[in-house]
Amino acid sequence: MNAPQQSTERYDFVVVSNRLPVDRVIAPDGSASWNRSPGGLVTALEPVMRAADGAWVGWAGQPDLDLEPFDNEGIRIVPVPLSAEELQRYYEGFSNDTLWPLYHDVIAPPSFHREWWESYVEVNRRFAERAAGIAAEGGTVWVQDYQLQLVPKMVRDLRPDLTIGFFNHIPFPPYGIYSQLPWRTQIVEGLLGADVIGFQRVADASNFSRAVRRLLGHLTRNPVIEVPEGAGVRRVIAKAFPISIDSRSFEQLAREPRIQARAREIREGLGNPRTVMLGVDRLDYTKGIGHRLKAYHELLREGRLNAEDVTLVQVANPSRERVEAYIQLRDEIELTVGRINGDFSTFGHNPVNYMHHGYPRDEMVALYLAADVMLVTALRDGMNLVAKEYVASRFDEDGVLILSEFTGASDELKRALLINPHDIEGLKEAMLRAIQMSRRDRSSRMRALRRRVLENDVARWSQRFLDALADVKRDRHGSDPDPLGELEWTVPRAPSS
Ligand code: GDG
Repeated sequence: MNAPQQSTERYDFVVVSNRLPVDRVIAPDGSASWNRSPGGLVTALEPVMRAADGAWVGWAGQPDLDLEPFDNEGIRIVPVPLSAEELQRYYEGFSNDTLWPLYHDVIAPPSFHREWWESYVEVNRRFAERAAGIAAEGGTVWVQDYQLQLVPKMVRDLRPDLTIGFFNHIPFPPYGIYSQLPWRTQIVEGLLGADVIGFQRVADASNFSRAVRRLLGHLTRNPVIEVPEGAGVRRVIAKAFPISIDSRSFEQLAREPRIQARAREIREGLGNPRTVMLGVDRLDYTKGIGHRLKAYHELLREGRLNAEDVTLVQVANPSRERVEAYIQLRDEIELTVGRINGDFSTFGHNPVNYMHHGYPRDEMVALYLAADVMLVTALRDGMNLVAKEYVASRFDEDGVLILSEFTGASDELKRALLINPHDIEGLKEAMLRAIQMSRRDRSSRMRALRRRVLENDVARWSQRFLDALADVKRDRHGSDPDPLGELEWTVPRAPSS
């Protein structure tokens, strides 16, 4: 299973992520087919993939499945197999129960287990070997996220001719927290195998540079880190590339009459309350769902909100359901929801509508349109795309976004009502302010937010990252022509409507 792929296929542009951008669907007759998952990353990279002869390396989502590479809608898909034990150690263990809590400011205690780490190393090597085995001479490899932090160095060791990028979708913690990790040096060395290391926020990039100085003593001159190599140094760029969404596609969907009709139907279904508040999150302890419920419950108890006038819709998408901390979180949230509804429900009206399941994108956009107030109260979040999706959907320039200052999105969305979710009184004040805000104030804020989100969309994000990689490649090749010309790197943007 670990042997490098002996293949004659070669691709100029290789994306590596834990999950492939396709889901395996089994029909009732037992036949298998593949559905493209609708994430922003795929949307952003698809044109580049097509233009640059691209392949995507990742896990297909089911254990013990060893599949041959195949084509899916113009993208070469290269599956990496994972055993059930690796899934438990590398993914649920080291990725989701060690790195995830550690990188999110230890909101939950991280678990450190040596066998999880060993599995992480082994699986990262398998991904690296697959990528190195299919990249064309002088090609580009772009590695995604915290599950694969050792891959950049592993790929570089195998294929020094490649240009390597890495993007971290979650925060990079301050050194005082990061230094708890028993394998802190190996991870930093793994990342430094890349030419460009992208983070969501400026603060994440500085935290990383500081870890490099403290652990390895390399010189750093923002955004450059000088990594000694042979007799000289290799220059690594570590800086912020805040991710975004396919903003126009959200706006276009929201403008469709059927989606607007559905938004009205949702409000009617909720009993046409004066105010609909909305939370949409993976059910994760980083998202501050408990904090928002607490603030809401107190407002109802204190009589500052009338339960008949308001409904909170909370979509809590099931997530990591086999990890203990998530099992506990679900119990806590559902207990709190039960208490609020027990205290304040009347026949025909519940102050909280709680859904522990996901919805199709159309329904999400209808919900965004139906919501007067959007609650994003994360305790720590790399970016938070939900905040941007809400803004992109509100072509009517209405609705109020309450946004935690501990999200990457708050660096850009300054005209949201910014809150500290730990400050329950402050959160309550923000909820009341949002509910009472004048239409004029709502529109002026939403207009400003929309300008940011429509301008800085996911196409621009990938373009900026790929430009940074192209610069590295150009420096390395001196005056040699770049094998991937600038034209080919241009990410087309959706036309304005
Ligand atoms: C990580 C980082 C960073 C959720 N429920 C449904 C649904 N969703 C979609 C949302 C949004 C996405 O899932 C969640 O993205 P977030 O950014 O909010 O959070 P994470 O999943 O934690 O993502 C985060 C992100 O990576 C990207 O770099 O921003 O900080 O933690 O797009 O809409 N979509 C549908 N139905 C649902 O029920 N269709």
